[in-house]
Amino acid sequence: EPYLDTSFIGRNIKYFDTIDSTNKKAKEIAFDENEGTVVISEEQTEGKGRLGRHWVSPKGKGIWMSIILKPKVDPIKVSKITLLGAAAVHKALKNMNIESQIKWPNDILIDGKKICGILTEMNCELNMINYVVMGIGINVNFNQEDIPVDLKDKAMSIKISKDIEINRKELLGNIINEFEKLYIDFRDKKTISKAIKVCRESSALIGKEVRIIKGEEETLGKVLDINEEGELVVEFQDGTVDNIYSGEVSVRGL
Ligand code: BT5
Repeated sequence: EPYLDTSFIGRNIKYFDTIDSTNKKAKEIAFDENEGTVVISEEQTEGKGRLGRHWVSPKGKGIWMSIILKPKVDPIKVSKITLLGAAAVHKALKNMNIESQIKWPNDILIDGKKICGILTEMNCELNMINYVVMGIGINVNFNQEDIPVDLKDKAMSIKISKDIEINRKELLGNIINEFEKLYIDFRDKKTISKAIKVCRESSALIGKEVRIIKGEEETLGKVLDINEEGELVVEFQDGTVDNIYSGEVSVRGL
């Protein structure tokens, strides 16, 4: 692992050639493994998005990985880990001279289309976290034909956009290095302000008119900012301003 420069994240890697879902595997082994254990697979046959959606994960073309974390923080703060992940992916790409945008809370875009999604899941009882699994999926070396027809307008890969083959190990090492720094601030110093700064500066949403979708409910508004808590600050059409917690909302362009 020549690209790793961490104290605990990625020091134990469980590598698979094929697997149903790295998040699922990470949840199965989380009780028995140390914080920082990474599950990674060349391919996922049942990759998962939020709300049970499917995540396309072809063999050898992406980074499909999950990190096991055991932060001693209030479970309500766990959704912030997704923002740390997004900031880490953005910074890692930037280190490799690739510009991207963060679409709060869990997507990374290139050319306005999704190249990365993050799925954070938690197991807790009595307000104590047993473990958190943060899964990151990145479309690295997809060719056009690796993108299913129904995703052509919304999915992109680094290779298709930049016309270069990316060294997946280098990108992976970079992401884990960047993530560990942000995670230690969150876990030990209880601050996410560095990650928020990155999410703000590279935001695909700030200043845009959006639809906020929460279950069956859909409201229109304009995104003003991402606040220090990592919430989306939205001005609704009636002029009221509210902070939106990432929970289970989807944000779409008009
Ligand atoms: C996400 O969900 O964006 C979270 C994706 C997390 C995937 C990682 S891979 C490693 C780990 N193990 C897992 O099983 N999962 C995690 P969501 O915001 O719900 O977006 C899902 C939607 O994105 C789908 O309904 C499709 O429309 C679209 N989609 C599916 N596969 C895609 C891909 N490879 N690239 C871009 N968009 C995709």
